[in-house]
Amino acid sequence: MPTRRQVLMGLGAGLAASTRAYPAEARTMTAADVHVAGYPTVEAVRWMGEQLSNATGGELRVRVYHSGQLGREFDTIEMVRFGAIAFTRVNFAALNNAFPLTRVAVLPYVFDSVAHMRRAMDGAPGRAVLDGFAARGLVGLCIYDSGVRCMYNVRRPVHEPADLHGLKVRVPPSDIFIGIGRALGANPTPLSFGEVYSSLQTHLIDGAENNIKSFHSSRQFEVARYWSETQHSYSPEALLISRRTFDRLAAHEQDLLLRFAQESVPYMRVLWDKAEEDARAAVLASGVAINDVDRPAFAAATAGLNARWLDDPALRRLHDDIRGMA
Ligand code: GTR
Repeated sequence: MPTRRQVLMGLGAGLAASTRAYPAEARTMTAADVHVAGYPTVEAVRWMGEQLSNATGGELRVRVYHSGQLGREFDTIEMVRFGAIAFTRVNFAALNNAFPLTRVAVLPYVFDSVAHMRRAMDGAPGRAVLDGFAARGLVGLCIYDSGVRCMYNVRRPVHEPADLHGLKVRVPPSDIFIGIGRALGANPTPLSFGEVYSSLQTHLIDGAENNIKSFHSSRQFEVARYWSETQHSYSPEALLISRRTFDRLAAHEQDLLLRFAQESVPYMRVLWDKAEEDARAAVLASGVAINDVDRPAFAAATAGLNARWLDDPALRRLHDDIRGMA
């Protein structure tokens, strides 16, 4: 396992390694991500690909198409299911409607902290979610951090849910996130990630919600100048491979892939912790106003929504397991 220093130093070295010659029989697998190059999820999947290439003498490679070059998260999930591309890295929010077990981890205030989220996603609850992807042509490889999502907007600081009244807030296309927006009294507008910046600029929406790294790397902070620490969802990220691609790999290649995907999680977390810290500093330095909120009021406003989604016994069990690890 690389140390924190090796991870942070290794980003440059990875670029050099990827230009070396490969054997003619090399198989290149395509991976999609909506984030820009340098974003921790993009770099973690690249790192996984490098390990795979090194371990197979360059026979098996991964090429990451970042910045949404291959389309919206919804589209890439379908492409992976049908084997048009090998991997996609998407947020749980994009999986909520089709994969019920991804719902619990995005519900408001289910996790108490990053440490709690990591414990649960590294443990049996995370395993159960990953196993759930098998039902629809996918293999769940690993779960990455996504920080904690907060509300931000172009108009005013939000201290309590009433401050969101009348604001058009972009949410990911997930029934749960639409429900969160409604429960908080906002006017939720589902849009894909790539549309958010221009929608803020043209006033199609007044705000959105995300983690601070995405707020910064997507440059939305240039337009939305009020960030409010609602911390309403830890909605993690999933790395998925097509069942078709996976089944075509030799058994030893499958083992290597599963192993390097697992090892890319701590690698990603080192990058993530630094990325979050840097993003917060940059956003503050640019003059964005960051304020704390009455979090119990946000939790109270969304409690009914959680109760409705947890009506399903399987989701209730997963929820109770996660809460048991708080
Ligand atoms: C980010 C996540 C992306 C995307 C985005 C969104 O936090 O990393 O995969 O889902 O949120 O809100 O669409």
